[in-house]
Amino acid sequence: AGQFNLTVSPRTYQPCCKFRNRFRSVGHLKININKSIDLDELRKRNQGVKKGGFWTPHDCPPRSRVIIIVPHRNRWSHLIQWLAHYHPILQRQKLEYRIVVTEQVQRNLFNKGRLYNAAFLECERAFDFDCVIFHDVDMLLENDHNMYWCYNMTRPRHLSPAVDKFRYQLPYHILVGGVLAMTRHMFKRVNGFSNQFWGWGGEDDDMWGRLVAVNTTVDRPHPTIGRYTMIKHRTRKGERNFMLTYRLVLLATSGSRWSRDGLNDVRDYCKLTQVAHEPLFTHFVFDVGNQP
Ligand code: BGN
Repeated sequence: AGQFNLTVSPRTYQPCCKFRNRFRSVGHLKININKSIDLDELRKRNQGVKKGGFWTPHDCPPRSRVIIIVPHRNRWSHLIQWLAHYHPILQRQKLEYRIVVTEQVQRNLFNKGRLYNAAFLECERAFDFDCVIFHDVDMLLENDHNMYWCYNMTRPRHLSPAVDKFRYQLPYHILVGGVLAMTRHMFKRVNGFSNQFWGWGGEDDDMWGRLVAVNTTVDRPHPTIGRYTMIKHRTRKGERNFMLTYRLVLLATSGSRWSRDGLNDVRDYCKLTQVAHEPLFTHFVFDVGNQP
């Protein structure tokens, strides 16, 4: 257990956690996407959650200390559904967690890599955690036995191999998009995400290249457990097609670029413009710079 610098090593959980969890996780969950959720009601239901979207179990040591980073843009309705869905699950899993929602000032193309990197660095400065989960805002977990933690120091876990949109099958072997968990140590080891992907898609495929470059890959839960419903929305064609060739070239060079492009140069592009400790999440807004 010595090599795991996690809060509680798998062998030393307090029985209370183990016991309680077994009885409180419910397995398969019903997903009601169409219900409109009232924000006040949501706050009332989550009164144990501290300002900034922080929660820690009070009856036993946390199984892991986790930051969940959720980037979004113009998707408040998705975000509210996300919060309503995940707060209870994470509490049942007996994790110490914080929800970090991150947005960009720019109204044009999305740069998810920069948002992830910049949010991670802000979290390192302000909070204590061992494990970070990069989470799409449109992904809702269908089975709460899928644990939101990192139990392997060097092997990240791709938590979302089975998504309804892909008929619950992994569309291709190197996919790590959707929901990805890795230790803080490992995220630094791969120098974070690339800062160079604009628009929809690719930054996750580049992450695979980084993991391979440092001699690791991912593991995944069984597809009966790693199941997700994706909230339906349209990807704007412009986002998908913008500089597609450029992104393909980037992907071909992941292996040689990763050590120069990522956490270590994100500060050249990104500036924090706003921080707010909302009742159910910490909110960061970044100026992510201009696209080429
Ligand atoms: C792929 C995307 C991924 C996305 C998956 C699943 C690209 C590469 C362009 C150069 N990759 O096609 O980012 O997670 O689909 O939706 O677009």
